[in-house]
Amino acid sequence: MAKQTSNIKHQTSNFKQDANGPLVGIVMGSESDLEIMNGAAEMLRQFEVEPELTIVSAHRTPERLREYAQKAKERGVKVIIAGAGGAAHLPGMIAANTILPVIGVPVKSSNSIDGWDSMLSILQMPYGVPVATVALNGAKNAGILAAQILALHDTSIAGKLEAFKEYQDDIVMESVKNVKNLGYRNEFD
Ligand code: RP5
Repeated sequence: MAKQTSNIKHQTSNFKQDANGPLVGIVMGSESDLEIMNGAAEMLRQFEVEPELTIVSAHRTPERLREYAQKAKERGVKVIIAGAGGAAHLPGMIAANTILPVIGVPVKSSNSIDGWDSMLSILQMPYGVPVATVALNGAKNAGILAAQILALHDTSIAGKLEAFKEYQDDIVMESVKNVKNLGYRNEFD
């Protein structure tokens, strides 16, 4: 069987690994999720957090899932980002096996019915086992949210998040100027 490979350019980061191991664990159900889930890793690197990233399949490797979730906290991981498509049980089952916060990323995969299946599987968790679900394919937001959680106890990450907010403001204000220059009426600015 042909092995799936991804065309993603894998950045090697200059960021020094935390001596105590990665603070964020990114897991996904299949290598086919990597194109989307790489967005979470890229985002975290912007805040100088180097996450670990691997494949953990709820259905194909249930024992690996259990071990990953159960060992994450003692390995120093603070937040887990889990992404999957289709019948996406990975984020929920990770959350079932750890007290760490879990951010779920519904992936619109090749076996997905327009993404609704993975979205609802991840979103509709029962009472007692929360998964913070981001938008369909919203891995970048998952990365930002993980950084925000870490920033509660890390002033350096908090500073980078503040700068990121300002940058977004600058980008929008640039657009405001562009649209105004096109001749549209704007008496607000
Ligand atoms: C899910 O099924 C994976 O997370 C992936 O999104 C989807 C398809 O997996 P592959 O058949 O591409 O490995 O479990």
